[in-house]
Amino acid sequence: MDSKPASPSSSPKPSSVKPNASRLINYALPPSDLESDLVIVFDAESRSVPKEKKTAVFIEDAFRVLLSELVNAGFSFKVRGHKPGSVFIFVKASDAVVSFASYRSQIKDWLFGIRTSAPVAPVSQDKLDDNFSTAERLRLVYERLTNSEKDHGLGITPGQGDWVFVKSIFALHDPKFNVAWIERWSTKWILDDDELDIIRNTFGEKIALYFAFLQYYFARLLFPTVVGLLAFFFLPPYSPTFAIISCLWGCVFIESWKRREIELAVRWGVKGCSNLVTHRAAFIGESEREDPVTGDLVWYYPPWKRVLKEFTAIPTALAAGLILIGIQAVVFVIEIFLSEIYDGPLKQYLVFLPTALLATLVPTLTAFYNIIATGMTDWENHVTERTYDTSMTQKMFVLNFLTAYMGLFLTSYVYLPFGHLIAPNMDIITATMERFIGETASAKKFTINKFRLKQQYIYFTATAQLINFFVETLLPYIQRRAFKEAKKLQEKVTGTSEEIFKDKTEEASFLTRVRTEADFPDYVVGDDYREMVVQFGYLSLFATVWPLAPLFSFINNWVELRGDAVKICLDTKRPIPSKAETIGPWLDNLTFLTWLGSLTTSSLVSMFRASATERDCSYLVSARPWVLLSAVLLSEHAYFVARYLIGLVYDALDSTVVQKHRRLQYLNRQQTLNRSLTEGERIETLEHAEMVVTETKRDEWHASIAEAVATLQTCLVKSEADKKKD
Ligand SMILES: [Ca+2]
Repeated sequence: MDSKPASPSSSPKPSSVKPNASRLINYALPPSDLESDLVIVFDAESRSVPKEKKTAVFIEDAFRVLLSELVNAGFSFKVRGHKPGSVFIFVKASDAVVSFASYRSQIKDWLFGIRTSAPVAPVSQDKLDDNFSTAERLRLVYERLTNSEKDHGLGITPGQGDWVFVKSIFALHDPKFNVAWIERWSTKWILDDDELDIIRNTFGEKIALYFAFLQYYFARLLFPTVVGLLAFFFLPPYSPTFAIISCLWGCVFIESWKRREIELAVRWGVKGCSNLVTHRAAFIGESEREDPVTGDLVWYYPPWKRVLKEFTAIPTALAAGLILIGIQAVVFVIEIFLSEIYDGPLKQYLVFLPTALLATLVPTLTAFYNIIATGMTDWENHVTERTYDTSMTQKMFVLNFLTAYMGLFLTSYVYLPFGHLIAPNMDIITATMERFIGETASAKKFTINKFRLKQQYIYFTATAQLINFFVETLLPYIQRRAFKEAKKLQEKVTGTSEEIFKDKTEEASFLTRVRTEADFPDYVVGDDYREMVVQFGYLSLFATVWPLAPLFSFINNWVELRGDAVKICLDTKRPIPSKAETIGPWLDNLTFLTWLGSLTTSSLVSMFRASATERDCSYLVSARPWVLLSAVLLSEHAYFVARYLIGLVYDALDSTVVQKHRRLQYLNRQQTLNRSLTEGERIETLEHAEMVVTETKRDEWHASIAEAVATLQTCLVKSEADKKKD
């Protein structure tokens, strides 16, 4: 697989043999004129600008400022219509700009100890090395546009400050790559490191790390799957043996992933990149202070204020959590009532009521909480993207956790142990029911459904995963198709045409693709991590309930790997590459789940083991409280000892990859130290060369601004005309 930057002109024309996947993917390639690195959407209709300010002159000025900034930074551009009031700016960086940015980034990496080899000055400024990856190019260009001036960027931040009209900056998919990717993965059983390298070279380390994690998790699930199958056939239910093995597996998995993560970071040359700080454009400092490290004047925000603000998140999360628990508890009672007590009219329809309630109330609450959490995290005023992401992830995890596991907790620790307490009070319930519903209502004799936990668990680990796959991967595609058809139908009926702009024939199909991709949502890798962490939680918290759960997760994840690839290709914008060396906060969440698993597993085993094996058992919960308590305490302590020992073993086995990394680091420092003087001279020459290259083209580009403004004007006229029509 080539890792060269996308050079669509050399790729096969659409008319050549098309693979199957290309039926799903719009294959239109850009004409050489519109080849670009990134697309900026300039939207004059921007809602964040007050109406009275949105005069044609004001908009045009903002547009000119943007284009001049681009030109002065050495970018070339082409402008085409998007929709009334909005244009696309196709931005392309010259190879000189990219190679210089790359050299600067290499020096920075080297200074921060991320690179093991000394920075290599490009041989020629006009042409990039053939090994230069698409992801690297995209990342550098994106950073050049969006980084703050301090981080050597233009500071273009969509929707903020001077850039209110910039709606988004996005990268276009490479259809040739996407088709090949889907084709390859749908025929391959096992994805090796080369596959991960290909993803890394196209989408960057952050996305590649997710696929690496999912692949690793999938492969490691084989062990509990086999043990689970054996336990299902040969061990009694709630077997302590299976419980212990599955808890230990969780710890080993996390420790070995930490190792794997480091190896991948070394392989991809990003080890230590978390130390590279990119400042958030939205950060607002309170006062200017001298940085104790660099000595520069920097904007400063007192950390204690941030910590105080972060503390206020606790009562908020608690409140949201309590509301969620309340919803779940009420729905739970309704469900028990309808399925196990109520026997009146409309029963066959009413049983769906609890599911319907949960399906509407929980997402509403989550969406509402998401808005509050985002607001609070913004308010915390984080300096870097990384701390911002971590803070946001942890806030959302509280609610995800409760949504996912609350139902199972209620069954395990409320319904099953205490259900028998309501049985004697049944007469009152029946009487009340008859008073409200009438004589036709008749209550069944209430008995505790002792299979309830298992039924619920099977639903979550088997049925729900299937539904999720449909909702995540197929539904957005089907929705979009349906929407498109409906639009076509509407156009037929009303007689208006979708064609707003008269595109040049050679550009038409490509521009249609760009317009579609511009409407795609961003790919959020956190959503995919969350899905997997929640699944891991089902296994580590409740695996003892049903030993076949790992098998279903194993199968699901084989499909998930491919499904997520398809999702990126079909349903989302192309992710902008960025560096990552760890799965970060998710690792903490996984560890938390294994700890909690040691508590739930031991308590479930001691509570339900006897009643599950003996057929007639009047009490479902067989363990006495002190037995239960000591089992839980013992298990928790055993968990910490086991984790410590496993960590010790992994530390003792020094990885060869990491050793090699240290060796290379040492050698290269030595070499570069000797060369450092001459290197300094080369940097200066290079900087000069960059200036010369961009200077010659700048005049040419200034001329094209006029043409671009004309395109914008037609768009504005169109949008005015549209408004008048309305
Ligand atoms: Ca997924």
